[in-house]
Amino acid sequence: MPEHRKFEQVTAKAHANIALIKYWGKRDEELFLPMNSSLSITLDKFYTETSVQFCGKLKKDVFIFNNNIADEAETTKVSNYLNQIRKMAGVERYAMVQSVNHVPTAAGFASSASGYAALASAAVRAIGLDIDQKKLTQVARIGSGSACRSIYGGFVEWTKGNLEDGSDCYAKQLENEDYWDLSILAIQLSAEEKSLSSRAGMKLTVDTSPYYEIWVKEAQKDLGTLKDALHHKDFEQLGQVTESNALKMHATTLGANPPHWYWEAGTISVMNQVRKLRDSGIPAYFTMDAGPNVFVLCQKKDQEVVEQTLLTLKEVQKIYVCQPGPGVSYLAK
Ligand code: 2P0
Repeated sequence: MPEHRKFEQVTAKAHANIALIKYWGKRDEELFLPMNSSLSITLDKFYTETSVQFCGKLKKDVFIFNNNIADEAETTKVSNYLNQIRKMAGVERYAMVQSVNHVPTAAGFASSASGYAALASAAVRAIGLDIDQKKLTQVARIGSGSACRSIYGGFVEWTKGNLEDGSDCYAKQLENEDYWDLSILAIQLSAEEKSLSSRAGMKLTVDTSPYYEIWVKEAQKDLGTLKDALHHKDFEQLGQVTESNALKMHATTLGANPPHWYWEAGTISVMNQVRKLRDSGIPAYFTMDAGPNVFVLCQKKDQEVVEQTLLTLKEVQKIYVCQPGPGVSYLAK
């Protein structure tokens, strides 16, 4: 890399995603290699914008998050991640990183997926690495597993691969964001911090849950069923397998030692209400990540009635109505 090369500031925008088939458990924690393949929808409403510039004058990395200088722990995380990108590029300069999260972080929708997808995309381009999209998903993955799926828009599969070096573990787009008019309602229930992070929760489950082995087998089957539903645009099949896969993931945590769960009373209320909607003839299905909030899938034509019905529940604070969103884009300065 010639010394005189100019290092421009690059800004990338990446959207969060919601998994229909969940990533739950790693077989390699350093390379972020998952035990099972997963599948998600990228969400149009939630995104992160991150600017990166590598600068010869800096004595260390500077990380500004939501217009405030980040604390040491957060900055160290970003620095450790950038070290891997610097190593790939053979560049030693430190970086100025500025990130704004358009995800309701304090409301429990905090997503490392959009954060690391935006950081990876901006940093790779700012440092001058010439890599393809597949490789970019792998670079995002080593920041946070689910970030690899946020490189693409629409319906995205993260293939677990089998190799030890992770070279066959990457994300790919199955269908773009215009493929299917689905609505994903993000139901905000709680503004409290998670008691157990996804990273710690999945590790505890892999290490101690007797149900974990079954999870891995079921997730593989569910992925096939979901891809079939996607191919045929069979909403009921898609919804049923999404709901069942989420429940199986959460069941593994109940079997862990010590047992843990992410649900609160409001989580169950929404699940019950979604079932009642189905009993009344409106196909709607739920899924939950490692937190109490619920995501409800429905067809766009039913969105209004599903939203209004769920808003009547006392535990529901707010509903964000999302549609399948785009992949990473780069913003002009
Ligand atoms: C998912 N989750 O597939 C699953 C479902 C939570 C439940 O990916 O350790 O932040 O950074 O790779 O990606 C959240 O875990 O974990 C997650 P790391 P990540 O969306």
